[in-house]
Amino acid sequence: MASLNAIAQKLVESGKGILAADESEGTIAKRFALIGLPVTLESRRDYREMLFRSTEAMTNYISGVILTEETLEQSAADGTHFRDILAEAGCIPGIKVDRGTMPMPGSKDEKITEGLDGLRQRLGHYARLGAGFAKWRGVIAITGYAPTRNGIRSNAHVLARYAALCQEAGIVPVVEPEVLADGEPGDHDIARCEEVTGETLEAVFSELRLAGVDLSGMLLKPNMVLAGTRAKDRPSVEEVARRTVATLRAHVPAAVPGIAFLSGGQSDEEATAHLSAMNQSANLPWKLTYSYGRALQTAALVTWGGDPANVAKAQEAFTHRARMNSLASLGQWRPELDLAA
Ligand code: 5MM
Repeated sequence: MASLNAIAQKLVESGKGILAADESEGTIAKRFALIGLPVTLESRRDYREMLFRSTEAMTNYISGVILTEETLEQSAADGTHFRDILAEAGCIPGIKVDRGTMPMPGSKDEKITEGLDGLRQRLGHYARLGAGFAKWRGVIAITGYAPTRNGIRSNAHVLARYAALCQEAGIVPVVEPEVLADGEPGDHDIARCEEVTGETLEAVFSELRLAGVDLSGMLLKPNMVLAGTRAKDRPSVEEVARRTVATLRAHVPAAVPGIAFLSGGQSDEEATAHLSAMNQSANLPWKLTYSYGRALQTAALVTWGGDPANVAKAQEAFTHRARMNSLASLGQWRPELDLAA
């Protein structure tokens, strides 16, 4: 069995990043609503098959894919296991193991992620199916009231318990504490996001250490430091990159091999531009790459529209976005490359 560090290093291999394709049934329903497509087992399968069979993108730009339980066990329309399609492209299958969020007791506006019960047994099953890594998302909202210290600490604690269980099963934990940019009211400024992201990462690494998690065998999947989606002042690409890198340097130990960002509702091009600008910083102690859901998939989803006749065009759209983000992970993306396309 490959060591945790070896798997983590492969996931952040130069020029590659992670495809987050672990939309729960509720989230995929929201995405399909964009194209007016009913959500069925077959429509979810066909959509994901279109992505996973984008050979150029999957082989060259994607190191691993976060799957749902359904997809990890699922086959394409011709009966080939998705796991085999990913293996053919050299992609590591990953699995979302949290069970979603519930309201925090005694706290307005805050959520706590559930899913620890029975997780040890589930991880054993996923490991036997070949999952090399897992993902758990904790959500930190910024409102007039939130986050509270209890909200941050509780989410950090469950992330650490999840991460320790993953490592025990030989699975690399991807630790995702998401400070929301697109929550309600979403009008906070970038300085507030920086402050909350810093406090959150501090709590997360403190809990990871207490839980005995090997930092060299995990990845962090954080938000970028952004203004809320509805904030009036829009920071420049350079400011987002500068504040995000400074926050990470202050709170993320160098032992962590890589940081793979979520896109969190940014436009496709913003998510790429911010990542590229960050990768132009000198002496970064970790790899900085992508673990995007929407910012890798939206163009492909819209081009596909649920019509089998559009599969090749949708795969081209996906490959383009994956290539742009691959360049960004090397600090080599330029706006002209997107304009040209
Ligand atoms: C793909 O979306 C993931 C699953 O969300 P739900 O369980 O709520 O459906 C999500 O966790 C995702 O992996 C990350 O947040 C990154 O997605 P974005 O779209 O923010 O890059």
